[in-house]
Amino acid sequence: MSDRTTPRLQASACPHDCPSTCALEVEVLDERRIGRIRGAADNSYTAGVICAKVARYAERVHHPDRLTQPLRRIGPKGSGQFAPISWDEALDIVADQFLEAERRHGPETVWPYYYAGTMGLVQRDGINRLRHARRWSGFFATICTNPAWAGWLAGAGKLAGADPREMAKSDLVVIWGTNAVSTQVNVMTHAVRARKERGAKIAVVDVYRTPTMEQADIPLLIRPGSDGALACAVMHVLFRDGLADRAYLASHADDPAGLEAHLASRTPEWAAAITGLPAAEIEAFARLVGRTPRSYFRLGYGFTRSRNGAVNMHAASCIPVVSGAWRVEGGGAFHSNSGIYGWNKTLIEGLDLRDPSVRMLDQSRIGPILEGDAEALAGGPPVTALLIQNTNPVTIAPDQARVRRGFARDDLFVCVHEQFMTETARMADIVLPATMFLEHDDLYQAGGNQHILLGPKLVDPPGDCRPNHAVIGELARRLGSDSHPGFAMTERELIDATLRASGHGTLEALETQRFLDVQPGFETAHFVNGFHWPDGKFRLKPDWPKVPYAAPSTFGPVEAMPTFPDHWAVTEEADDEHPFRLVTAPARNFLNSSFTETPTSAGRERRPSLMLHPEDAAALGIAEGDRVEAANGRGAVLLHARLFDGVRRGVVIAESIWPNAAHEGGRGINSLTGADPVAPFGGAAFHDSHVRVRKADADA
Ligand SMILES: Nc1nc2c(c(=O)[nH]1)N[C@H]1C(S)=C(S)[C@@H](COP(=O)(O)OP(=O)(O)OC[C@H]3O[C@@H](n4cnc5c(=O)[nH]c(N)nc54)[C@H](O)[C@@H]3O)O[C@H]1N2
Ligand SMILES: Nc1nc2c(c(=O)[nH]1)N[C@H]1C(S)=C(S)[C@@H](COP(=O)(O)OP(=O)(O)OC[C@H]3O[C@@H](n4cnc5c(=O)[nH]c(N)nc54)[C@H](O)[C@@H]3O)O[C@H]1N2
Ligand code: SF4
Ligand SMILES: [Mo]
Repeated sequence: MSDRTTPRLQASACPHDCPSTCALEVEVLDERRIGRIRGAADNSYTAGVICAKVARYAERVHHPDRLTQPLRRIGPKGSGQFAPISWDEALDIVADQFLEAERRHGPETVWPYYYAGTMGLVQRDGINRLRHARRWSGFFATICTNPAWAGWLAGAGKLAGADPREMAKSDLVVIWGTNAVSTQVNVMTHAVRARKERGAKIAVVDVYRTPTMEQADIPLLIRPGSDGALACAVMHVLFRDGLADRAYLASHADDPAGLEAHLASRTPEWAAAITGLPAAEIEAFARLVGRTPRSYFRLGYGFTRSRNGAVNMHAASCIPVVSGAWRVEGGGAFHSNSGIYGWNKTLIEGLDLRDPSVRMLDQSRIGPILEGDAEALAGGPPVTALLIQNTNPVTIAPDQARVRRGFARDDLFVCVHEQFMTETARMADIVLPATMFLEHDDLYQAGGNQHILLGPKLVDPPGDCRPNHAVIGELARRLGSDSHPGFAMTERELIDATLRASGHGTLEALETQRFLDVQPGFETAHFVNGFHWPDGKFRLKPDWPKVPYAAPSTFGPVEAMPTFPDHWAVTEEADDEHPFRLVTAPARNFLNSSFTETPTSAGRERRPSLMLHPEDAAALGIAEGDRVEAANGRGAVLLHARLFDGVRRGVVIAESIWPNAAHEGGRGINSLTGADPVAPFGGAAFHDSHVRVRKADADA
């Protein structure tokens, strides 16, 4: 029997798509209910701190609007008219529809579409086992990480870097293109520790005065898409003023002389014109970097969501190579540790069934794909059936007008497995109710730190919710494709086998320890004996098409990418018709479109807003709170004006991602963003759109 006054504290891991992957302590009140969630104090990265939205997770897990039973559409698509049916009926319909679609167009007509709504390796990636077993179209995940990862890999060759906890031992922490206070709060824990304990300075590079920049000693407010120019000018000063570490460059980089010559014309004045940052500020920052051996560059995702994002990531990652900051503890750079885990996911993903000749479709181009764009379909059949888990493309994918037209197609069968009636679920033919992380077992790895964590089932789900793993197994059985051993195993068996096959111990050991710290030692993490290339040399001059990225092909204008770090002018620039640049940065109280359903998060974000500079607003006759329209060739969106002097003129910010329906007129912010792929391996340029802005008519 549970005791109401003393809840049991149980260990878990945050499943959300956030680099922090916090180790959690959950108050379990009884078999069905939880209380507060806190950060585990004894996890050296989480260090007892988590974000407010997960601390109040009881609001989400016990939300009255959770889906609790399978539903079948009974009205027109998108009408929201559904009737409850049994699991057996629902799964039979889905299996029949997939078989029928396969008979008509071949297996590639079915597209499993999933993302990181849960980051659990079993529940997120298990869908691939069914995909491989059926030879359905492959899902090339591009929406989030590709420009950033490609840019990092271009130089270092491996997705790993200086221990993120080392920030606390740094004398200058450079937080570049991530709004860590809002999107990965633990970065601040370690950065602020350096300031408190060592008097370290914190520099923040962003395009608006975020809560993170408010905490900075050195705010560097630049124009969107201009990070390459800033990085080049910093390195120009390092070479010019004798602050480059020539010995380190000689032993650890491919072409320092070539870079130095190339940078000769990339002066602070040159960069000032591109970034909007005064040359004196660039000089001062560069000299500080040059004189501070323990400079730690924490490079985020945000600044890579531009058409030149991979180039900008690479450019920023070159700075600590030129300054030699990699040499010392508390120096160097970090973007992601996704390359350190060495998982063997054969059982989870059915990789032994994989046929590389099956086509891969680009996640970000779901709009063009569903509209039948031949190039986006990679020359194959139309997509006529979708199986969707852990993602909400009818809100979050770029070029929403096309996405929504695609989902409205009458010849498209859609099954969505969800926790809530999202805008994607609303477009489905069959909706299946999904468990939340506290209701199923899973295994997690942290991108922004170095832990493997267990998230065990702690409470029973409401109603008839089922985990992803169960749904995939049931469908496999109905489709006659369940011979792979992964289908018959429980989540716990898959976790244990995967840990063992990957050299990370056993489930039993992880259960006792709750999380494993697998941080490589200093020599490895700092690439002391060379970066991850045969010759050990960091690539200042990358061979972009050959960057080691598991992509089906290159994407975007790869041939036009600059040879050395540079300002690559391929962003969607402002013009006479579209004088503003729009950035759609994450909102603090949401996680992508998740938490838009919880009362506290939605209440704190209030309503979809457009932040614009008071002088721009005055020139347009716009006052605080006015209804404004932002528009470009892809669409038009209504929001409310918020005057804000923490942006450069000509830049507007819409913190995201509200549902389309939260906007008057029903068109959300991704109506304005483009789905054209970012070079060299795809991705969506969410923070790189030009728009015109006007006061909306009172009666519009
Ligand atoms: N609260 C909250 N947390 C989240 C999320 C969320 O939606 N809300 N999303 C989660 C996900 S999926 C991810 S991938 C991570 C992403 O987390 P981050 O790495 O923080 O990346 P973004 O959140 O995309 O953008 C962060 C910052 O980049 C800035 N930015 C945009 N363009 C530029 C530019 O050209 N140059 C520079 N220097 N800065 C620019 C934005 O203004 C924003 O402040 O966060 C996760 N955490
Ligand atoms: N304008 C703009 N658009 C963006 C971004 C931006 O910065 N600006 N950021 C982009 C980025 S970085 C990302 S990663 C994407 C993310 O976009 P999404 O992947 O769509 O992320 P969420 O919106 O959080 O949606 C995840 C969904 O998964 C569901 N879910 C969670 N756990 C489970 C589970 O165990 N089983 C099942 N079946 N469902 C589950 C949740 O209920 C939720 O509806 O958005 C992108 N879109
Ligand atoms: S900071 Fe990120 S990982 Fe930590 S609890 Fe919040 S959403 Fe989860
Ligand atoms: Mo993301």
